[in-house]
Amino acid sequence: MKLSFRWYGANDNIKLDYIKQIPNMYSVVTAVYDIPVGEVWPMERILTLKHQAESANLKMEVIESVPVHEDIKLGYPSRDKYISAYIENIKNLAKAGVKCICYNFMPVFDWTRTELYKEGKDKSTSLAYYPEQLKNIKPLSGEFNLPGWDASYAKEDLKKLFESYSQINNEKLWENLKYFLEAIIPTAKSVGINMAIHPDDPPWPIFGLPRIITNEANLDRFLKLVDCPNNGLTFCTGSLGADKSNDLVSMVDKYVKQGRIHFMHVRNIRYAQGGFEESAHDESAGSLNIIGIMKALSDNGFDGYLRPDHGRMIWGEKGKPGYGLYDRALGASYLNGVWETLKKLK
Ligand code: DNO
Repeated sequence: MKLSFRWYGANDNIKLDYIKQIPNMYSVVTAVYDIPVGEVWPMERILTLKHQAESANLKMEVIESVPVHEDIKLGYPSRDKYISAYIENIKNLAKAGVKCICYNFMPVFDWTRTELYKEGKDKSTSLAYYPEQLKNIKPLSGEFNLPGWDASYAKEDLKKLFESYSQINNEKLWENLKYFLEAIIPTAKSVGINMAIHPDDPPWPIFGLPRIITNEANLDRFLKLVDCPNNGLTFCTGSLGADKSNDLVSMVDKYVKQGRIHFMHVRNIRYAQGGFEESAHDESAGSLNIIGIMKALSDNGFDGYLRPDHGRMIWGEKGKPGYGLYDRALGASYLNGVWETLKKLK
């Protein structure tokens, strides 16, 4: 595995040197955050990020995310213009040495939680999702603001978007995803970029909006839409694991064998109140079979990128919910330990 760590660019108050000091750290996972969705990222902005990473002896081989414009998900005629820009981004990122692009195809909202500062017994705080609380969130009331999201997703006119999506059911969303993939994957292939779709988080419809990247049957369907190794997955254990019927270990085993997992997001969750709370990465801290997942990767010689995912807020750290330094660094070290042990025992 190539260990990596999400870094939010120059505005991130986590220093690159600190990231590099995490044992075995190889690459940052980053993006150009302030260019509106659907536009081409200027080459010099991409190169600035790369040079910053390299000056701390880190690679910049993974981009998370190049966001997909809503018109593409909605299948509007304007999608072709946004797809052309997406293709330019793929080409430019390849020129800068990027190997993997993470993106998602969730209508309107990226990951959704109902609490950002749920206090645990040890007084750490973490992200949580309780279905009962979700019922009380009214996205159109204007009070809805989850600061953990990529800012780029939150800027659009929500009411108009919701109206537009009333015409889009799951099947229509599949069609629009296929159209997008058929347009971009040939370029990704020719420039050596692996596209890695992120599953829907949580993996079920929210606020009446369709969600399709949710379980094994749908991942199988997704991979067949364009059956090419460059059309692959970000396998996010916390997202897929929120649905107890997803057998994560056998899914990882199957998709690594198929060469379709390009990027792993590893984190643990604890099932609670019909939903979940994010826990420390350690297997014993939550409900997921983290060691089994790491073993499936190790047994199959996984050589893609892996990052610790959301951490709790500990030791008084203040920062972007899920994206502090300390608990993600503990998570990385835990995953390193599991990985080294598995290797040694082979
Ligand atoms: C949450 C992240 C997601 C992810 C996007 C990929 O912490 O895993 O926001 O970056 O869904 O496009």
